Amino acid sequence: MMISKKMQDALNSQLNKELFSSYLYLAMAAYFEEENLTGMARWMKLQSDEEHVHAMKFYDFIIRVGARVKLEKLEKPQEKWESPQSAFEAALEHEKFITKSINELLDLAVVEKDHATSTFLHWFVDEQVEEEATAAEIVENFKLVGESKSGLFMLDRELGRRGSVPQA
Ligand code: OFO
Repeated sequence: MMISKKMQDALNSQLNKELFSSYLYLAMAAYFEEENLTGMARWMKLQSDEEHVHAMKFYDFIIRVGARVKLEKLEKPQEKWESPQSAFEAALEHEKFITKSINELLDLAVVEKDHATSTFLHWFVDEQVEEEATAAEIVENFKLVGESKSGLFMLDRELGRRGSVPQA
């Protein structure tokens, strides 16, 4: 294989994290369904799909470089959040964690002079900037809405307009 054993393990671990992201956002979607916030539920379901696309990019890359995909157990995601706002705050925190993880992977690729993996990871570096900015913007919108029921209703409608996820 073109990559080291250490890199293979790190890429498989990131594959697991992306699958967990998909699982976590699906749990958030189900929470929003329960709260009758169908626009937010739709947004989260699409986010879950997008994470699955991210996971598959790792899957395909691992195979392309002649390494072995190893699927591990998925952590059980949280089921409930204190409020819709806190679910989106948790999503933002999760994205920061994923950004850190992508950066560490890239650090490893640089140390190993693994140019193929470095180049592959650059797409994710850009993507994480987007992911964090989007989640941060939604959290800011919640802050503007505050306790207003009609504001929450409008935000739900707005988030429900999200377009579907382009496939990789
Ligand atoms: Fe895969 O970007 Fe979010 O987690």
